[in-house]
Amino acid sequence: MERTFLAIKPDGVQRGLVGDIIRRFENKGFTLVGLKFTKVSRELAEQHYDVHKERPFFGNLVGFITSGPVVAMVWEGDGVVTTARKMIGATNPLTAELGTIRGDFGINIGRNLIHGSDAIETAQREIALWFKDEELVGWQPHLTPWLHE
Ligand code: D4T
Repeated sequence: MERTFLAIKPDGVQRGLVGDIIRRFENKGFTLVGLKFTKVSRELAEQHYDVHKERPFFGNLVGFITSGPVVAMVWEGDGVVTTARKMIGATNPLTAELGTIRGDFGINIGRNLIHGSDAIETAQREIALWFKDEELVGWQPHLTPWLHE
């Protein structure tokens, strides 16, 4: 079953949006299989954003993600990588569509509330970076027959 990695960033936590954001993925029908409330180390932040290490905003990005607690999550379901990205919206909240998390709650690219893996391979890498195998719980929700024919 396909899985993705999502992280509610320090701005989402500080603004009290954790419940609303999690509810969107629950309501959509995806299954939560991992959840961690954590303060990110500089080492983990630099590994997570390794792809951006040459970009001018890298320092700010690492500084921001390590500035307060984040909610790290793994969600499971058919097509969850692509659909979670659609639910999150464009990188810049000002141009993100209304109805998406960033479009509904944000106004600044450096405060865009939530991270979501951009591809299946990225999700696998990020899940392994943030979670140990034993921290992930595979389970079958009772709702399954009402979500899948
Ligand atoms: P993440 O990785 O946080 O889910 O965001 P995106 O996948 O939507 O966007 P990204 O990887 O291009 O950017 C990562 C992160 O860097 C911040 N950022 C980005 C920034 O502060 N200034 C910028 O110019 C860009 C492009 C926002 C998200």
